[in-house]
Amino acid sequence: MILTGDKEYYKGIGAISYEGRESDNPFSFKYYNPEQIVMGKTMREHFKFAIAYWHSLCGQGSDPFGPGTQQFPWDQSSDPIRRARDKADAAFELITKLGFDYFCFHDVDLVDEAQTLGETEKRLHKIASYISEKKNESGVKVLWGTANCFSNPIYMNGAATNPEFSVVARAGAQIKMALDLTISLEGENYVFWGGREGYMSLLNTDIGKELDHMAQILSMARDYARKQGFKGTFFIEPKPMEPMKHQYDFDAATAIGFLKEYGLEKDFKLNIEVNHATLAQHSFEHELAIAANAGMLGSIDANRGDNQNGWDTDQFPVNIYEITEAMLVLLQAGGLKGGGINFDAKIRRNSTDLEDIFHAHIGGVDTFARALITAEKILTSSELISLRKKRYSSFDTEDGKKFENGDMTLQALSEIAFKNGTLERKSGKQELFENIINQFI
Ligand code: XUL
Ligand code: CO
Repeated sequence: MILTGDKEYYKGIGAISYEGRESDNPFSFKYYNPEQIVMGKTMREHFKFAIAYWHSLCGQGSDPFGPGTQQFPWDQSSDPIRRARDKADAAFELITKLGFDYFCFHDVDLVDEAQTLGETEKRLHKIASYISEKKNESGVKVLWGTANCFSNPIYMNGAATNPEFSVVARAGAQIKMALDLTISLEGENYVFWGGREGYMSLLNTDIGKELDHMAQILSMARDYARKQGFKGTFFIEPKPMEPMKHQYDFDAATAIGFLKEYGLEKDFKLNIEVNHATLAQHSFEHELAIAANAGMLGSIDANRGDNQNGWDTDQFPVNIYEITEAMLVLLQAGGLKGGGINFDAKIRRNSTDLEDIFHAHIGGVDTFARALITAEKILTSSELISLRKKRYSSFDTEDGKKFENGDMTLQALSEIAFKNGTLERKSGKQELFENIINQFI
């Protein structure tokens, strides 16, 4: 069901549906067939695709060298509430035309921040009731909400980790409002991305205090939201740098260690973003695997970086090989814990037609769908898993088992090595493994 407001923004575009790979219609899915079953679940259930309100409805394409190139027709009114409603109309039109079930937002994506916290809270109430109606009418849901505690210049020295208590209190107030907002919109999860939680110079920074303060805010936020009846999961979204030189949630392993150190691992999981993995010098699938191994693979921010530069380009995903490797991890992990696939991605600055956002999402969705289908085939009809298992089969034997179970001393381990004498080499067969992916794409 397509939901438009008083005005249709994306004129000439109807509901995007599955037409298969033979279709030449650019406004159709070639691989994403929402009701198709893959490994026992529909694609719709596997993915829970979401649009990112900030990129698709707010970001006008500015960069450090020039202003935005978009002139969104929903961003014209001088009245902030009118503007926010027009934007919500456009958002729901986009979501329902794409056939998505979800969106994700920051507090200030929905309506511009006002001069005071009190005035901002009033605006948020107004827009929340408008969006609630649109949610009810369309059946569209909130995958997660979050607070933008990084754009306002007051957060230049950090939000939860600011050295000044009054700024920490302000961040707390903003997070409380964003939690209230997310709960009122029946958000399924809540995200923390610590864009300003880090530092530029160690000389003026007390790392110990800042980490303690960050954990303190997370605990307070969890306690508050639970008290309000929020049953969803909290996600930390790791990123190593940008805007700060050193960010505390560097990568999945760092965030898991942090959550465990502060006793937050029961309520928090991870939201893994492709381009953040790249910036941490990891692959996307590495970050997914580390999160999954800890039982903390919560959600995904889908995009891609650029191999030739080192910043967060947030491009829409197109790389089937990369996403197939990711889907192998996802399927073996048994899916995401509570989250979905949020397109935290933006069209390029020179993509200025309103329809371009459709091409971008269709491409991203089909990349994930094709990769999921490929990953299923690899898992069910290839040798990949058995070959990998075979590499570790020496731990299925008596001594290997004993070692794994912790029933062996270093002395006993050493005696086995002495008895074995010269060892044969065993190939890792990486190229053979790599070819299996290509064979099934
Ligand atoms: C920034 C980023 C954010 C978070 C939400 O790199 O990914 O948009 O996803 O604050
Ligand atoms: Co993100």
